[in-house]
Amino acid sequence: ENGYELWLRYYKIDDAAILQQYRNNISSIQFTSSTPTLLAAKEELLNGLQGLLDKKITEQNLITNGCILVGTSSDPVIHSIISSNFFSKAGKEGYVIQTVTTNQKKVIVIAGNTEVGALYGCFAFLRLLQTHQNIQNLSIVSAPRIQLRMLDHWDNVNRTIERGYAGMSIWNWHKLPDYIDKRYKDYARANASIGINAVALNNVNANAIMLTKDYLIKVAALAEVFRPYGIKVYLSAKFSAPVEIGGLKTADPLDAQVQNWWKQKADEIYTYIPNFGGFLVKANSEEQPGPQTYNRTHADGANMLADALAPHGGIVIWRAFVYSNENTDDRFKQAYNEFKPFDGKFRNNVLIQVKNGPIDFQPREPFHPLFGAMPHTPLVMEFQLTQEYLGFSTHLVYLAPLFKECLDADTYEQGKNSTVSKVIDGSSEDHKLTGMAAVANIGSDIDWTGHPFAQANWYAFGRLAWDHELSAAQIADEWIRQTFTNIQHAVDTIKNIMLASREITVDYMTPLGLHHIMGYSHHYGPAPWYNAAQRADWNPVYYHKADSLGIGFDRTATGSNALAQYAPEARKQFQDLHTCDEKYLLWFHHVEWNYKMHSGRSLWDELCYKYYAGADSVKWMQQQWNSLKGFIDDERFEQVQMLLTIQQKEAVWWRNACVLYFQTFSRMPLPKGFEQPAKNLEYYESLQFPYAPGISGNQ
Ligand code: BDP
Repeated sequence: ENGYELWLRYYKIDDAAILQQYRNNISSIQFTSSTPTLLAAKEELLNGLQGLLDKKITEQNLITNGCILVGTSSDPVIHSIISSNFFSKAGKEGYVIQTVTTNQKKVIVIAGNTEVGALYGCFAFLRLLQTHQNIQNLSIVSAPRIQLRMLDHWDNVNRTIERGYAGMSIWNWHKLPDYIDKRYKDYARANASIGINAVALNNVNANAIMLTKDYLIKVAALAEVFRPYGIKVYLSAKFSAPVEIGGLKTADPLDAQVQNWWKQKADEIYTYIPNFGGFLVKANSEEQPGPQTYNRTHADGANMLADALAPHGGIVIWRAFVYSNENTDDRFKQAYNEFKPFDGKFRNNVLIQVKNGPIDFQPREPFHPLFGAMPHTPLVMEFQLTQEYLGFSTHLVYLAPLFKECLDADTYEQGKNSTVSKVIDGSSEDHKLTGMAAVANIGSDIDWTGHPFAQANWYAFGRLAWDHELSAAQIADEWIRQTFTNIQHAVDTIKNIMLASREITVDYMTPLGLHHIMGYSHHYGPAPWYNAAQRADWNPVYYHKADSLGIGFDRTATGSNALAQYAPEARKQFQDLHTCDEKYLLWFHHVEWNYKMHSGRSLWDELCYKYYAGADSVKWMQQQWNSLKGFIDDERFEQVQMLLTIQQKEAVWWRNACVLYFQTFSRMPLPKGFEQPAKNLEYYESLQFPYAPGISGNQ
């Protein structure tokens, strides 16, 4: 077991009673047609069933007992045995799985209004078997709550990956388009199995070369592999491409030649890739060119691209991750300040993609104040699967609780219960286009993600993009059963580790609302003392603001007043030092070292308590994991064991470095009974992380 199969493992069911039930209920399959998508579904279903049931499944044209009938609602037989009510609930991409008796034959129907819906249904059915559900009387209808369920790869043309920790890019540009790596199809299968239907192939710090004919042909070859699986390809577009590859003197979006260049480029792209999705754009952020380079606005830039794509049904996903060099205002506030004024000014094929939090994918962030602040513009959620700030692919951190915390947060846009998820799924603002994206954590490593548990984050993202009402625990449960085992005790143990892991990481890295105190640039390991970056807001000291009085960033009215960007009721959750959830305390308040926390401890003691509890809890994770020996395969057991050893050492490194550093401000002793760090602060400051992968250009 090397992890290559991800959660699509179809080994013989090891529970005799369940196996018997499945064998009794399933004997053959029948597909209503053989289009590419239904052929892909058939291949998956046959492989899956034959593996899981360890029995030959035949293909038939007759409806017999134990037949699985797969197709779309337009098929007359399916139409006649499944109520149209179910199909209206399934919508465009959803599926219906029903046990029906027709002509005295008991059959299972898996169907959608579209073929992709039927494909999703087959994956969902296999999931039922992999997780040992009772299938004797099925009545399931499921439809995605969000339309665009997207992975953003930050992959470079030279196959390095910005912030990638699982090897090189899986896109082999050199061998494409003629050589189609088996991985491309397995990647598509994995995505389709959880409903992901869009991928942006290249880094948002884009290379214009991707838009040249040579590369478009390669992109087209990937798009072909993905098409049967319902996945559309998008490209990150470099705003200055008209200059770089088009020979123009400007990329000014109001220049007629530039507009024309993009129109022609869009036309050309669609000749190669008829189902091309559109462009993802990072503009005027971190040195990237954009409309502001020509004194134009984000709306001018996005709308120009949108006009070029519109005739083909393409869309523009314009990122709101902007903060400028010149602007010295709290970085927290900059995206809101730049985008809010343009609410309602974008074409209807433009979506604005907003990171979950206002700074940058921290272990914990409050929700981004743009959610709920742009009612006339569809906003796409951007999460990050690759663990840039969460220990790369060495730390076990299950991210579903982080995603849920953001999705469940209340923006109070239209009164109580105006959650971020309702903004994203379009229900509160009535948007037609909706989307959720995540920065991929996928690379050429044999297990795809570099850490066996990082696969769970890819999985959880897809499941939540399909249905954000699922809980982190439900998703973990499914994933563990598919990926490791169905033995209840082992499932529970693994689930406990996963569900606790994010909070444990917050505790040993950035407790109580600390943020961005990682190593400069590579973001690995602690460096709260760092203060030498060329921009103030790249320095940890900018974020924690520790001094002799206290610690934390005052974002109330006495400070940067970033809180004013939230709706009044949402603001209330954070603005009073005494009632602010302590998880977010230092995000919004500069708090005295002696301040009495809810626990009764001083802030200083509480900070120490959290750091020590975090590091100790990694030991607990190790003990829990060690108890699983023999319950899962040795290969993955040992891998995770080694990775947890690294995580444990590094949690102690984080704890010691941060506690010693902050102590130089608090000048208070460690609480009684706490083990003194093994080395002094100078030692931790001198530690250089030997090699940090992941930033383009440093390879
Ligand atoms: C930050 C990364 C940087 C990305 C940037 C982005 O450090 O490498 O280019 O986000 O999202 O998290 O554009």
